[in-house]
Amino acid sequence: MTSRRVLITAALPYANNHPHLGHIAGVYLPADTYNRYLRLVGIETIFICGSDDHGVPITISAQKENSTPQEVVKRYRAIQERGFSSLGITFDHYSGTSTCEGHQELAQEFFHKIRERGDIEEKVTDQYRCADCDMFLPDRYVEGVCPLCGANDARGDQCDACGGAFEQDLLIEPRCVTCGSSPQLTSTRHWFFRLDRYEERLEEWLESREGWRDNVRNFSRGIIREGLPARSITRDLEWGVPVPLKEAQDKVLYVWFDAPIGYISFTREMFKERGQEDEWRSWWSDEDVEIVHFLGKDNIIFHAVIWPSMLLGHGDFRLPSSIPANEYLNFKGEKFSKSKGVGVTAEQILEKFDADRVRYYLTAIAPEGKDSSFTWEEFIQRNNDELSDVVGNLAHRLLTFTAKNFDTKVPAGAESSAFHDEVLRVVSSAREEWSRSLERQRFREALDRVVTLARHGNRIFDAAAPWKSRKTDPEGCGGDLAALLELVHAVSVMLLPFLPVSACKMAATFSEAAASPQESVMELGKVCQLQAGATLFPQGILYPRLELLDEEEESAS
Ligand code: B3M
Ligand code: ZN
Repeated sequence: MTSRRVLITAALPYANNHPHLGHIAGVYLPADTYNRYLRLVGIETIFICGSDDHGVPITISAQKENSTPQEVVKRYRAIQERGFSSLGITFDHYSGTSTCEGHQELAQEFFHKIRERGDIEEKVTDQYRCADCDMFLPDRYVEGVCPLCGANDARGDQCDACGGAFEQDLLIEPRCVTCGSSPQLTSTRHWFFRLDRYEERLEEWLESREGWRDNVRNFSRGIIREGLPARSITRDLEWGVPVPLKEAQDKVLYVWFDAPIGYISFTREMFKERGQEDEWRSWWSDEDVEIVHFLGKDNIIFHAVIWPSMLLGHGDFRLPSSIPANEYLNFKGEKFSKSKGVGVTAEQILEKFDADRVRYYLTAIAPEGKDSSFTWEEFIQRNNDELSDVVGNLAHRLLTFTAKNFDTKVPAGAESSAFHDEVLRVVSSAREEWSRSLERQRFREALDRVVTLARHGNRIFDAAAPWKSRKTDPEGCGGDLAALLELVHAVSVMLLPFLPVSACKMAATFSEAAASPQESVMELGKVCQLQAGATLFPQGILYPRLELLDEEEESAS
């Protein structure tokens, strides 16, 4: 077998908010599911994440709270880590760009290496400066009317309303977000990354990518064709990675320059902590490693255009293999937003429902090809109609029947029957499709395959009606039942990447009858896996029906 290793990253959240379901559905849950799937089928992976600690989003939060960036980062990093782990999103390493050992040095190394190639140039530009606050106003520190669409609250570097990006001196009626006064354009020296020098290589690279989502490929190629302007990668700020030049005292690297480097510095930190100091390098430079970045669509340009240019400019590391970017999950027609109070946080929903129920629904409506919407009614309904009535019901019916008639043991007599062959065929084709969907990072489709398999199982059970043949043909009845138990076993194994706790429980039913899930998964549907005569361990009702609670009902209406 050829070796294959996969390095998975999930976009580094700014350390200034509670993770909400929009983030989870679009980035962290699919990344975790992918990681669990690959491990289940025996592929070596590492799964890296951590907080994005620098930049204006953090300093503004600190200012609002009257505290320091360090304090904000520390508090929110803990909140985010807790949020992820309570949903079973399990990273191998969770670090942060302001505390990771060696992060600053690596970011500075990128700057030097790219500069040595002549791809970073120095320019004097006009930036807004607030006299009252006595500071320059990079990025979100200045707001005004968008020069492109006329929206009222465009930021210094981009407009959320039209998605446009522009230099801040084009903002109309600029105002300082801190004190509201009008800032003055003031000249200051900055360093610009000559992205135009990478256009050709980027085009070629994007051209050669197969199986990528259209949103990522088309969007990036569109921007490159328009021509890439040089982007400033330094800021007049105190909080961040210092620009490693004598003439750039009081300046830091733009947060989007240092943040993706975190993927590498966190990998290095993790292996160092494991006592494998040099191991990180092979993950970032060897050909057998696929580097996969999960992110939301607003981060595409940074990961598919600027980050690859940085990697090419540095020269030692490989480009990403794929960049699964998701669209948005909306809440009542609006984008989830903590600051605007729209949506539900991980913490809030977990007060009432198990993590697997949340994981189920968020995968079932994953915003893969287009935006999707979270509603409380649908959350309850999908869980009830699919997990309770199809999956849970199948397991429950079969195991109750086995308990009553076969002493909770796998009945004998399955191997030779045509019925058994037919069930195995159904399982095997579902397993293949499941795997194909997961390999293509189509989680919604993959999950649907499993539910469809369970639905099929219910139908086969109804048609076989073993409760009728039980008296007349006990052996045939046992054989049919054993075949259907194979199907339930397959469902439990195939659900593992999606629903780690409950599927593991379901799989435990077969702990004596089958090999471990890792050993079973490759063979699902190919052979009889269940040992005749082995005891089964039914786990009770796995997915009791859910009910809408008052509050949700209110917010649902
Ligand atoms: N922190 C943006 C965001 O949270 C940014 C991602 C960085 S990934 C290197 O949307
Ligand atoms: Zn001001």
